[in-house]
Amino acid sequence: MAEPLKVLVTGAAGQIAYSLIFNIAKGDVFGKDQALILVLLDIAPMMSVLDGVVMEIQDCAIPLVKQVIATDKEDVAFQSIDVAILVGSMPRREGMERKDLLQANVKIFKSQGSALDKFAKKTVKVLVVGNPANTNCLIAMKSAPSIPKENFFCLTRLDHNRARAQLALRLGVPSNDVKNVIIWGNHSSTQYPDVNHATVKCDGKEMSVSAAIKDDNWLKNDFIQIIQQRGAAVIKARKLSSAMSAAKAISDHMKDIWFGTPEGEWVSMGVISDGNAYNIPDGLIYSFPVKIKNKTWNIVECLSINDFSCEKMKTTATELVEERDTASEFLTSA
Ligand code: NAX
Repeated sequence: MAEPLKVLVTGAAGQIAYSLIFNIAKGDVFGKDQALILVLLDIAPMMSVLDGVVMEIQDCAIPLVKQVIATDKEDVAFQSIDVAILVGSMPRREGMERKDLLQANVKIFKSQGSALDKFAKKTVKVLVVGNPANTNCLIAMKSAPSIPKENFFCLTRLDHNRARAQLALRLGVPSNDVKNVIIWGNHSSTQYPDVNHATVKCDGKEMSVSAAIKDDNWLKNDFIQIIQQRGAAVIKARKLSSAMSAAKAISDHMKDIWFGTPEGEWVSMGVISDGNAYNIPDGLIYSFPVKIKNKTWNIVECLSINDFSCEKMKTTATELVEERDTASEFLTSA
């Protein structure tokens, strides 16, 4: 069996982590032969809850899990880790301004970025889930200058999976027959779910999604809104935010980093923009279509972009520029 992989999950006493840790522990993410050391970080008041999570991991009796480290100390949590899945963040409370939320999260992700810089392996792969995910990821990346920028990701796979699933439901096909949707931009309600390059297998024949759906009006309006508002719809129904589907999306994202994307397919991931691809401003963590091989991602370039898409991609980029600028002010004062 391979050397144990040291995997950190933050927000480990929370609801996403509760599903995620199980997925990781049973080998769904890093493989059925990959031994694991699970490191669980949460804040001090949650330590007794975390004790319960540790007991349950033990009770699962999963042989891949060689050790579980539960802590509220960043210097312990980030020590020599191979993977960091940063789920914990400051939640938005009633009456809280967006700016206050950003400020609280800049503090958390600056501190965790510095801990990555000091204690993690330089090869560490970092996935930021806690919202505002793109900007939190940017702050962590900026606070960890010794780790390659390419090692930082934010989660937009849940949006990607939602898009795939909605198209599959509409067409009455399995979701894995829908390929190459794209989520552009921010993991927020300005994100742009794009189906212009997506394909679907219908009656054994591969065709474009728009030819299969035959309803451009639905694709340009209802579909986009359903995906942009899906998180809010889940909260309204469940009185809690998406957790099972978020954990599945995190698992899909990390598995693709580890084992690569299937031939001929891409997935959506928030990665650093160098200013070249699709005229997205340099230095944003922006969701692009990416392909992965040997744990290295590349943006799928040269896809044709129509005027409708171009506008939507700009809108979400503008929101990210504003978030970045506000967060940067807080970064210097945090
Ligand atoms: P929960 O409130 O259930 O859990 C969050 C946990 O994080 C809590 O146990 C809390 O004590 C802990 N925490 C807070 N500050 C911390 C810190 N500085 N260090 C370590 N732990 C800390 O939230 P949950 O439903 O698990 O959601 C977690 C985050 O994921 C939220 O920010 C949420 O908005 C975000 N999401 C992001 C998604 C994405 O696609 N990017 C989708 C799902 C989810 O909405």
